[in-house]
Amino acid sequence: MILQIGQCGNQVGQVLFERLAAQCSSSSSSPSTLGPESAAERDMFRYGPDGRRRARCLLVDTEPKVVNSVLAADREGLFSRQQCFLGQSGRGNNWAFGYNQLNSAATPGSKAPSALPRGTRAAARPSSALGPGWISSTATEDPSQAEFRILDQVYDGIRREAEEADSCPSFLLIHSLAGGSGSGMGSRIAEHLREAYPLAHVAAASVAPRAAGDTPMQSLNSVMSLSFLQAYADCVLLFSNQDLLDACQRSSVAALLPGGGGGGGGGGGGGGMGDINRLVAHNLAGALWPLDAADALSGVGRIRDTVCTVAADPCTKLLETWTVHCHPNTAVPALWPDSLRSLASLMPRADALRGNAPITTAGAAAAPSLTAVCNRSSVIGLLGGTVQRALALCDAGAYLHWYERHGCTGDAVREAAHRLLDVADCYRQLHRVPYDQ
Ligand SMILES: Nc1nc2c(ncn2[C@@H]2O[C@H](COP(=O)(O)OP(=O)(O)O)[C@@H](O)[C@H]2O)c(=O)[nH]1
Ligand SMILES: [Mg+2]
Repeated sequence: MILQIGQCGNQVGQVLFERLAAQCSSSSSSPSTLGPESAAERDMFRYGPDGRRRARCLLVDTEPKVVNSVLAADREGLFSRQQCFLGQSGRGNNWAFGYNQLNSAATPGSKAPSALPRGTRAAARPSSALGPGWISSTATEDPSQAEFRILDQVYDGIRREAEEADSCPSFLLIHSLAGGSGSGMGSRIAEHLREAYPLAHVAAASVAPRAAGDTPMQSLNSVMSLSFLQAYADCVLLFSNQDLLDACQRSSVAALLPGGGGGGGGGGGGGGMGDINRLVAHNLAGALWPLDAADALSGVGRIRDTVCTVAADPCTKLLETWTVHCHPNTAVPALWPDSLRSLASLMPRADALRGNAPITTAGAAAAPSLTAVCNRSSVIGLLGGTVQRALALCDAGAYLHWYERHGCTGDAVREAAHRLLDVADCYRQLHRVPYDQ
């Protein structure tokens, strides 16, 4: 089940589902892949009484604008109003506001943050004090403001959707780290999923901002959000808007994507953001949605598979995902399947059933492409830079009053920052990267 949260989450999710729906439509006529009733498709869509495909997802935001545009552009009817959970006022690109749903420091019962989530899943799961003491929604919510009861509605929606799933659901949150809704509410929802569905796998597709700065509090928001994902998600497919933009500009990647070339295709409007979102959606489709018969029948979802194979060590669960293409003009397409097979044979999988056979996924089938998901050392730079900028803001006292208004102190940010530096150290050790790099 996908949870699209905030502007970025909903815009990326829109492109992803359009992409998957197109892929399912084209594959259902192909004898080599499963038809519309395949387990893979049931994972992403269900059929309404009118026989139309509906995306298995929730569209969550604290203001209606973005989701309304997603619905307006949804010609296929993939999303319905019943799946949308919207507030009215936004969360001001402020993690603490999005997380705490708390409108003012003066709200009775609000508490200052004292601690951050436990770093390990084992420690977090059985505890009744799952999160920091200051998180309790009952303690901080102002009952007179229906606006801030959106979380309860979202939890209800998740439960209803989960009850319709064939098996224990896997969750994928799609959101940005830099804003307020996807970042703050996303943290809160990840925490809820871990508590309410202890057997489910919780994954996140998280978009980091460009270093140059999209919003003034982006590094503070990113630090808080990443530390919560580290505590409550099983794996995080980490994307960076800077890297995505570079990839779109450096090569002709965008032109190769389905629906690509020219920046259209919805989700973030045209131009650069449209291409970036198509690239994220293409990576997600390639990594997570198998259309291969054996894969679908095995019932092993790719999220679970990714957690077990790439993120088995909870210290290094921040993952990087890239897709390479067979360019139609420069490569010989006939050689591509052989190349994939030999590459796969070089990357052994601990999977006795499938051996080293390549896995055909939505992304790979749409255009000859290969997706790699790995816990590479590149995350060290992203974590280091984000933490450094966040700590500089803390030292300068900048913007912290905006956090304090919503029940989060500078100490909580510092603690989160140091937890992320510990994560970076784990990657250093794994990849033997010296400390001066
Ligand atoms: N890749 C991508 N990034 C986006 C998109 N929309 C916003 N962002 C980035 O997300 C950050 C702001 O978060 P946003 O999702 O707008 O905030 P929220 O609505 O409060 O969750 C900034 O770094 C933006 O550059 C999008 O459609 N695609
Ligand atoms: Mg927003």
